[in-house]
Amino acid sequence: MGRKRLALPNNIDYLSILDENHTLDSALEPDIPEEVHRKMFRAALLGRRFDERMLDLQRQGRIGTFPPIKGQEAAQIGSVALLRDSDWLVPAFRETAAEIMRGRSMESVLLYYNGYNEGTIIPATQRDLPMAIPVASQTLHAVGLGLAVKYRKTDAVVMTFFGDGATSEGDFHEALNCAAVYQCPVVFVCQNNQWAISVPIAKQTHAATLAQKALAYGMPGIQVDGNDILAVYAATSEAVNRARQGGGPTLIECVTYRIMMHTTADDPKKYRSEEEVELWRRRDPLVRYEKYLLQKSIITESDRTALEEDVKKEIQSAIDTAELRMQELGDPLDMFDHLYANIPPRLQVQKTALADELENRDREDHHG
Ligand SMILES: Cc1ncc(C[n+]2csc(CCOP(=O)(O)OP(=O)(O)O)c2C)c(N)n1
Ligand SMILES: [Mg+2]
Repeated sequence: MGRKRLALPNNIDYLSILDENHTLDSALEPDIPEEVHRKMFRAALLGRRFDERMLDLQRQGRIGTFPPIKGQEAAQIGSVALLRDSDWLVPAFRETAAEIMRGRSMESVLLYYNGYNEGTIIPATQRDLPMAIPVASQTLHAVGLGLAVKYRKTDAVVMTFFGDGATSEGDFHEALNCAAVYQCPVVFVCQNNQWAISVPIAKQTHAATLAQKALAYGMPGIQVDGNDILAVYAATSEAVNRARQGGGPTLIECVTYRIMMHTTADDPKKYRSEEEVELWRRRDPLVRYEKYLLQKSIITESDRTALEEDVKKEIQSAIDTAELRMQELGDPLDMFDHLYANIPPRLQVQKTALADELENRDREDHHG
């Protein structure tokens, strides 16, 4: 009887190893093979440059709407780098760098953002799910995979990504609960980029962290500097090892920032200040990582220059291949097929409107 403080298990740690002033906590520095560092740096650089190039293509009318990832490379690469081919990746829609590191081709990404069904096809050998646009829905798919892994008694791990906005969806809470109850091998990676379109994190939750939501479900949670690839790697490594050894799920909150617009269809100047963006530009995860690698002589200045060239060529070649393929495929009108046996009138209206628009564009192109 009476009232006493319960001694609940788990607290929430915040992990930062290489901070924005380039100060390194060497006691916490993860032991990452040089080979893995070089792979991660290439993937982060490729992710950044491809993102920038896609924005140009979108502005030129050569691809449709897409969600840029700039500023979130460390959160994606530092986590996905821990997965084996036999593990599962369950992305949302802002994980282009992670998906490419897992083996998705840039051609596939370009076809997807031009409306071609072919851009959604995942090779049968690839243990990745397609992008999920309905916010937080993929977290449940990840738990389903986690249950399947347990049932089959393999040591695969499932990693799912979602944003800060997703934590307000019922799906997220059901997923965390179910994963904890059944001790599924799922690593939940939240990319807290501070914004859900125009809704800031302060209007998303009244809690001090998103990581602490793990406690209510009985699983470990940790908040990390999401622009610090070493911290992301270290936290994910713990979570992946725990999941692989039967220790159940973990929630990792990567505190990061969306430097660009939500998608190419909105103007962030309407809802946030330039000063805020500038503050986060100075915390650029790529600059921080590059300086660390140069200081440790894991890469040299000339490696860096060669890599830029190499990545640029790879991106250009992917664009050329994708544009050729799109010509072969013709207009992407079959995006309207295969869902209904008889296309509903409102979709037919959209299909006709798109067909007209594409035809007009082609005519204008021919006239110069
Ligand atoms: C269920 C659902 N509701 C609304 C939307 C429209 N929508 C697309 S992205 C988004 C915000 C997502 O924010 P967050 O989870 O923080 O991810 P971020 O876009 O920042 O990566 C919303 C509301 C949607 N796609 N799905
Ligand atoms: Mg967000």
